[in-house]
Amino acid sequence: MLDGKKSLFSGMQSTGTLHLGNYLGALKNWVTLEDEYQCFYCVVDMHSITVRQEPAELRRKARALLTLYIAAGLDPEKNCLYYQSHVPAHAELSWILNCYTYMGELNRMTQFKDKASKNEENINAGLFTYPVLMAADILLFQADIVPVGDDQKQHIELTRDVAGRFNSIYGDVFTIPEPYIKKTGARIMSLQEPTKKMSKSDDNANASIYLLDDTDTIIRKFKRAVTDSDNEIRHSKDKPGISNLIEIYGVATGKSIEETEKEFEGKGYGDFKIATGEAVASMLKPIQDRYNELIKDKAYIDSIIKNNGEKASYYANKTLRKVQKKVGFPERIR
Ligand code: AQP
Repeated sequence: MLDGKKSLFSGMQSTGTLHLGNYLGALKNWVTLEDEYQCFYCVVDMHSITVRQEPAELRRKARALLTLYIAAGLDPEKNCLYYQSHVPAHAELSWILNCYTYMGELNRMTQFKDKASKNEENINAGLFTYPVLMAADILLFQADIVPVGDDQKQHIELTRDVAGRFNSIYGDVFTIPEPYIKKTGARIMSLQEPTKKMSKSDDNANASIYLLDDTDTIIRKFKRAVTDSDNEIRHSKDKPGISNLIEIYGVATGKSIEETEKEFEGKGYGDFKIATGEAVASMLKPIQDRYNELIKDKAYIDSIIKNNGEKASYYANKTLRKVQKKVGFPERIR
């Protein structure tokens, strides 16, 4: 809760081009929340360096990501869109929370295990304490909800535990956040390995639909999507490939699983894959057009980065000062 209004925080890493999972699992839902909540959406560039990045590319991707937030429909007058690295309070609160988080808790995080296994040459401390920085991100803004995909549930549980621990020592300092995860689109799977989630860091470009892919590319990737061999369009645990496509088609068209199964009864996978590709391409087209306009408007994007960074700092510092006082840091002399 901030200034008497419920608040929320979420963010994305500027590590690659956003894919359909990022959009359907998170960004698409964000756009519906701006009237009910005070919204903070961050480009989490500090999280991004837990894996090695090329500096110029990271800067370019951060700007592209913030622009994509707006292109996808987030109004920068109503939603605070900013860079994490422009608000030092994230790092400062993260340090304090490190001292209230147990190694055992961090050892259980499945994202750490997964990313560590993919980056064996660089299992750095930042990768390990990533969930603590994420807890700081959320708690700085006294977020009531955190709209994310299903894969982030465990990190939000940890945030709740750390916030609860802190509150039990020092009184009601932090709002305890709830995950906000929609049923549909919460876990979009890879088009090539449908038992794995669609992921920015997947080396196989055919496994993911990127938000800026053109129509032909999108349809081609769907045509190549891995499915089973029985050719029946039915949602079922033992048919992960086709079930994933049914879910994607459903979110892109607003149709339920049953409606989709009925619509394609007696039709083959080929027709269904093309229909899914077309539905996704027309869902993404307006976002792409808006993005291509906005990215050219340097002055406009710069003004959002500056103004929203200042607004985020204002709220973040309010929480940080309270926390610093609670833990016993000396008062600042003015
Ligand atoms: N496949 C997915 N289905 C639904 N939601 C997803 N999210 C990510 N993948 C899927 C959600 O997107 C938001 C931003 O995620 P992030 O930038 O923090 O990246 P991530 O969760 O680490 O996932 P990525 O995009 O696949 O990156 P890599 O490859 O680096 O792990 C989050 O709300 C997330 O839940």
